[in-house]
Amino acid sequence: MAETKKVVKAPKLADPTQAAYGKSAQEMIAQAQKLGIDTIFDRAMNMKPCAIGIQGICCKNCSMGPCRLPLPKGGIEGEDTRKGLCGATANTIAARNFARMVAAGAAAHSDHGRSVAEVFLSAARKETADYQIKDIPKLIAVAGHLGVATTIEKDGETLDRDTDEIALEVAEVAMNEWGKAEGEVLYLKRAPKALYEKWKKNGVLPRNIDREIVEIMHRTHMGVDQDYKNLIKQSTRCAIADGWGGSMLATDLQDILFGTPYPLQSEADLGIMKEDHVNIIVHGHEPVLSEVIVAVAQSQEMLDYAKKKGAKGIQLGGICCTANEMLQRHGIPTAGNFLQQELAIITGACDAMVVDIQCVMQNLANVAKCFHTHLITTHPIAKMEQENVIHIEFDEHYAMDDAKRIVKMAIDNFENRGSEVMIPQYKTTQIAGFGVESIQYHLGGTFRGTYYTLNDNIINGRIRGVAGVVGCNNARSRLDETHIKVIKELIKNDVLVLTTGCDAITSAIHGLLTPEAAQVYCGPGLAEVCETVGIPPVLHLGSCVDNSRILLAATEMIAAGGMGTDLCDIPAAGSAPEWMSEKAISIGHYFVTSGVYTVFGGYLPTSGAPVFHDYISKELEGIYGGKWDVEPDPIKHAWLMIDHIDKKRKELGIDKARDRVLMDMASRQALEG
Ligand code: SF4
Ligand code: MSK
Repeated sequence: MAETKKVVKAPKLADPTQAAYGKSAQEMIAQAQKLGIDTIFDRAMNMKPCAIGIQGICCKNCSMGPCRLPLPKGGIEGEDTRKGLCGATANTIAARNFARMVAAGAAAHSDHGRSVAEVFLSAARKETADYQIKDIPKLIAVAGHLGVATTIEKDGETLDRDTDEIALEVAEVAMNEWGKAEGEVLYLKRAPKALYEKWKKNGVLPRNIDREIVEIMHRTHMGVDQDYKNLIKQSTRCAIADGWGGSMLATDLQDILFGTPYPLQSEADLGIMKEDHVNIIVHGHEPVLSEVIVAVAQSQEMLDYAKKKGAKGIQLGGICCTANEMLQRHGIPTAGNFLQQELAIITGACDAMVVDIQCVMQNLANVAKCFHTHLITTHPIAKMEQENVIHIEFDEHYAMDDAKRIVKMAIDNFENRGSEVMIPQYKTTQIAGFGVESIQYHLGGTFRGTYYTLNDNIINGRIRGVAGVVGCNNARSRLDETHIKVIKELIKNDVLVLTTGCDAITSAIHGLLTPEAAQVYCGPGLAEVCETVGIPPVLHLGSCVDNSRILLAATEMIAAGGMGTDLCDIPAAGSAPEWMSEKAISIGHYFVTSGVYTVFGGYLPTSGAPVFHDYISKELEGIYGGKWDVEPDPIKHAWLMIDHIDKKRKELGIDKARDRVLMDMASRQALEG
């Protein structure tokens, strides 16, 4: 009998122009394929997502499952009788899965915040010379929010308290926020009063950060909480603990330790890497070690050493949110976003990639193996199994020594480059590093340090509204395309965009973070404001934890007047066009339950449980003022946001102003055509 031969199909390769919107990524995907190295773009061609998983209705919370409850073709007629072995309904399963995503996302942001708090405590105790309290005004401001006294009474006089003492108490109070025995998260009182009262009435004030995460894990264990509304209530409490707790503390403590960002100029895209320089890429989220790496890489000692080894200098670049952190405080250029991490190594010119936590693909190790690149993990909770990965564990007490070792390793590795060096020649200019304080300065003016001018421009209609467009890239869609199309549609229609995370990097790569972009892409009202004030139409507000800056900027708008009393009154909307991480779900949920209408691209893992999906995309609005939505098409996505903004303008009674002041029909048609 003839032997049958098994035919092994060659893996499919991605079409570079279909896989990515930007030229540099297209060139590097093609280069990877030429070299026979697979990237996430190729892997996405060969592994399709699970059709049941994406609907959110697969439960594996006990070993009697996984139980899968696919929606019947044509939907459900009559009663939904689907249930798992234990009887869990589709709503329960989807809500449990959603809650666990919130818990994981909140844990990631909040644990990041805790690590920063620990370094802060060491600095305040003066246990390390490598970190100092840098931003005293911010320390004083934060002390106020944490109930730490900044003055003392002596002999009938009010005196300023010693800043070392304040820093120490701030550190101790902040650390306590993760696990205190009673009370509530202190920053909740920073929200507009109406929002705080709404949370209180609905019983969702987080008690401490860790407890809310733990409670989700308990409630979603087999046989505990089996009411989707109650599960979402705890998801809300946990997400608020993230946005108004862990993330906000991370942002504040980083600002005090490393400096509050102020707008600065830099560059973006893989073309920032230099063939004749030692290239070091920092990647991940926690900036504590990278801060020291920046200082070391810019030291004369290391520059001299690099020259001795034949390089013209040292080029630092960033990927993901560590990039945003280094950019907003030091102007370190951005090499790329989440989906470009493998591509940075494939240039053949990356002498070291230093990774900390979150959004780091394990395949980096396989790609690094094909080149001379040192892949260095630095965080005790984030190692890789591959043997070529070097682990240099961060310890704040020896941060300078660790950073010197890493930079020196990269310099020593410069001479080991192979012949396959290809750096795509694309880079753009960007203005980054806006924050609550600098928006106040730019849009509030020197004499009037409030958000008055921003509000005034919304009321008079030059600015139609504000959008927070944030989040990841996703290999299931064409890299960057949805981000850019959504943002261009928004700014074309006079919506000012605030951005963080990989969306900020994408915006930079596509030239949207310059004041000049306003004249090219904006409607006349927004263009006029940007030109007058000298700001880009898309404002870079930092990393993923810095979404807390967007919450606080919105709170400032309420305080400045004319925008209602609660965040849900503002003509504003949120968006994550290409989300992929669990952190995005936590962010989305704290935006929604802070009153923001939030649209996600791609899909939401809720579609398999229509009743539950309706609850979060309709009914939540009646409780918190914000709701979820999902729309993959970028133009429709943007218009859902614009329509919501217009609805809010109408509710505020400022819809007429826009029509009258700004646009006649001809200019409107020209704009929307
Ligand atoms: Fe199935 Fe219930 Fe176990 Fe989930 S908890 S896997 S639905 S039996
Ligand atoms: S890095 S969470 S891919 S934004 Fe914050 Fe980018 Fe998303 Fe990671």
